[in-house]
Amino acid sequence: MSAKILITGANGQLGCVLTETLQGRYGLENVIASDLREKENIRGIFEVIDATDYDRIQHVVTQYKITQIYHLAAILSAKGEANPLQTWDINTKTFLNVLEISRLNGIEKVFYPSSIAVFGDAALKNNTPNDAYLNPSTAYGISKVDGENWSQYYFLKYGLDVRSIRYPGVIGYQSLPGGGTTDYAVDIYHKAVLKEPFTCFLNEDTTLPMIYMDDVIRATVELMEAPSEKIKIRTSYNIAGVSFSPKEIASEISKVFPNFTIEYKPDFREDIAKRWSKSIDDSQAKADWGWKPNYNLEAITKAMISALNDYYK
Ligand code: AKB
Repeated sequence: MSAKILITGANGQLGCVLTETLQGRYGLENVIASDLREKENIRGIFEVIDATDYDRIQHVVTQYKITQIYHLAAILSAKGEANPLQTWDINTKTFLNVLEISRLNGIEKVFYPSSIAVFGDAALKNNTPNDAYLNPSTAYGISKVDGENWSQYYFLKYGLDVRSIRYPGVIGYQSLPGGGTTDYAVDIYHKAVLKEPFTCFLNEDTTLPMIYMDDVIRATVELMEAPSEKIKIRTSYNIAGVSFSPKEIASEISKVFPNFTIEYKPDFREDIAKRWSKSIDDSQAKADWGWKPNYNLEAITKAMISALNDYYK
């Protein structure tokens, strides 16, 4: 029997690209995209789902005989700070709904996106190891640590095949991020291509781990398609792409647009970013399921500018 995949949060930055990728791999009729609202011009099957609603998820799982769930719905780090208790409530409730429905319906595999937001002051800033002590400073980060532990719990107690990656900031041209601390690294390319000045909400030297969309989608698919015995970590895997500061990305962009200008007006997001890792040790993902990134900052910049030039033509 072929996989029947449900994606929650399918309208988000990663959700739209992952939906198309999975549709390409498993067939349009085998991927059910879902989110709070239906977007215009959606290809394939779409269901409106509020993932805090257990019965609604259960209904869709039964209706389509779902075998895999990718649970992307979440409130991100920066937006989450406006209402921390609501962030905790939504992020944890939606995931527990997915875990419990998966257990009770014999779902074969679940994907849970964690984040570099799980790291705090106690973790090494450079080359942060997979098993670093986790003391996150945001409600989003706390909810992601919680989700990682519940993933492992459902695996150990019920044998549910939950797999997870700690996503760095994701850079892609296909969609806009919303509410994250790493969003500047997407916005900056839009401004550069539009020949507009860019105001950065981080300090010029604040280095963060980032990853290109193609790499992160490939990582997700490779993790989910790896044989189960290769998955040794059931909390979440570190993966690294590239690490850079706003000054470094601006300098790369200036090679293409010499008149590009950037000014720095750090806000509360700087306080979030400075507690996160600067770079990630992903040796465990490399050893266990063969992870390898392809894009460095130069390649990302080339790809982003070329795609956005076409988009704004
Ligand atoms: C955010 O900035 O909140 C996200 C993340 C790193 O999880 N992009």
